[in-house]
Amino acid sequence: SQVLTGKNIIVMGVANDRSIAWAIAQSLAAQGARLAFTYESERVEGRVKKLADTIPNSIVLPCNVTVDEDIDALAVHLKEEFGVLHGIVHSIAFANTAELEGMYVNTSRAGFALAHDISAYSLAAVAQRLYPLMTEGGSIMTMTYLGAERALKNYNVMGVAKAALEASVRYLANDLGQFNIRVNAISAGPIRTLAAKGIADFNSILREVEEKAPLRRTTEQAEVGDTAMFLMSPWSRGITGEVIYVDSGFHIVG
Ligand code: 0WD
Repeated sequence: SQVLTGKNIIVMGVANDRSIAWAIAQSLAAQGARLAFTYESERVEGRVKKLADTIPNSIVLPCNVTVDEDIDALAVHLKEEFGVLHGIVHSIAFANTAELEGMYVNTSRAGFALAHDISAYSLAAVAQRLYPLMTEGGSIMTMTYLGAERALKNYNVMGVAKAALEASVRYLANDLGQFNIRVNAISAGPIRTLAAKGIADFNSILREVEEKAPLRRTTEQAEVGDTAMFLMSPWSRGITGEVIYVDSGFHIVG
């Protein structure tokens, strides 16, 4: 039997078939969830629709998370299509590539604001408008990285934004627990995706994981997908406000 049969889940942040959000969608669909995908702009619309076509019963809606009206419209459309919402997968981040190398001390005011708006505030903006649809309880999850707690080379302003995102997870969890809505994050090891392309010298980061992580291998999208599936399911019903590492154990070694 399938653990997510009858559950309606929105998946935000599919850009292409390497996106972590896409692997999460596969794991959720395999357990019977009904999915709604969102796309940021026309730039990715075609790709997302083509991917969504391979998942029966799924729908696709536009939503640029920097635009409040987009998120308002998303809430209206989801209510029409789904009625009740059970899960939110937030797998979205952005920073200017110029600020993902060199010294963090050079971060611009505009670059700092942009990274925090898209990568951290958007979780609260989406949760704010969609939690009222979670009338049967629910699960919200986002994606974070070790750079939130350690000063990692080149991660810079994105690390600061991820720290804000992780704190946001705890505050949202505390707010929404009374409605039986859980909020958690997955801290994934480095994975070669479109977003990773923006980070300077990503290859050496992957090599370090292969050498030092307890499992001696890098993280695969599907490993994150299956943990996300667990977080969306009742199997994780006692877990909220938490950051779960799916990183071959890298963060525990010195
Ligand atoms: O190593 C990695 N790849 C890790 C990624 C390790 C740990 C965490 N993460 C995080 C990322 O920071 C992000 O939060 O996982 C999440 C998903 O990232 P991804 O799957 O690695 O990257 P990608 O496939 O590029 O998906 C991120 C997407 C954007 O893609 P592009 O590359 O086109 O910017 O986030 C979406 C967009 O689809 N996105 C937006 N969606 C709505 N509104 C916006 C926006 N304004 N901006 C970006």
